[in-house]
Amino acid sequence: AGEAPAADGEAITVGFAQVGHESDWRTASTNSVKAALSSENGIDLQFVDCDNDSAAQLEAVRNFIEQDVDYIVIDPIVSTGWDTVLTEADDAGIPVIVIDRTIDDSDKYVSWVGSEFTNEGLAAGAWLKAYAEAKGIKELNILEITGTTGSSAEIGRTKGFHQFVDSEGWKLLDSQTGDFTQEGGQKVMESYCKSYAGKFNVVICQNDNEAFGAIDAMKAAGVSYGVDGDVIVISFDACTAGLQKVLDKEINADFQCNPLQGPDCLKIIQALQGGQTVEKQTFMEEPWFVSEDVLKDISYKNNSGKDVTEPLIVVD
Ligand code: GYE
Repeated sequence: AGEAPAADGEAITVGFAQVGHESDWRTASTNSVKAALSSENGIDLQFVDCDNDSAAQLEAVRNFIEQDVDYIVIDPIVSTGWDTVLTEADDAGIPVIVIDRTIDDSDKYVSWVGSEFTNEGLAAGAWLKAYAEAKGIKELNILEITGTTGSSAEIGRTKGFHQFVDSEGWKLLDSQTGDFTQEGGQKVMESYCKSYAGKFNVVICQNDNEAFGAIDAMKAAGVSYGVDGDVIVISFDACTAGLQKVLDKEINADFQCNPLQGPDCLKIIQALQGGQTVEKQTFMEEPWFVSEDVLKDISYKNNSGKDVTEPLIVVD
């Protein structure tokens, strides 16, 4: 390391420490990165699935440093605990690119590309407020199923949505993690259906797979949900199966998180190869999908200071 990578015309070596394989979103992310960082594009990719184990992810990054790869790509499971290993990569002269989730305790990476999670949470809150007003729903009693604790996706979506919970005085009955998995969502919802039987009218799941599990649990418990039911279902990701559930009116609103970061990642590597400077942050574009047109537009600033005024996409 230190010298220009792959100056001899050999493939550029890239190590990618992926979060795991917990969700449809994750599968799309893995496929996108593998397709872009491919041999056709002159890249020799080493892919490590860290199975949602933070220690294993640090270990994977240290292995990449030891192997002296040309670039390291990290999708950080959690947002803290990174400074030491990123300093090691920096000392070894290996540029680190962060995708999707963010890192809070270190800026020793060259570039990040991903989503504004707080913005997604705010969008969900703004939508719920407008929806309740349009439907004349006076009281919102909310159950929340969060994602992996300590991941920036969980932190941001919670923070954004809770701003509305606080300012609107909504009742948040409970909040538990479903670890971004279908099984996790189902287990949490099974216990919610027992503890809060007849007492809730909103469930917000921090990804589609959790929503699928929660829906199965509500079905089993005889709880009616979705556009024609008693419980409003909110989700994030808008993966294909999630959008199908919006079309089927089982999920009321799904806030997209774009997982296709491979092409941006490739662009960053190519720019660095060409000796160009790269943006420290790149935000993905993402619309929101709802099953009923009760809200024409919402407008506020996201954390990057950008005005967000895109209308929601109504899929029915
Ligand atoms: O929402 C979830 C996945 O980090 C944004 O991780 C990503 C999240 C996504 O498991 O489905």
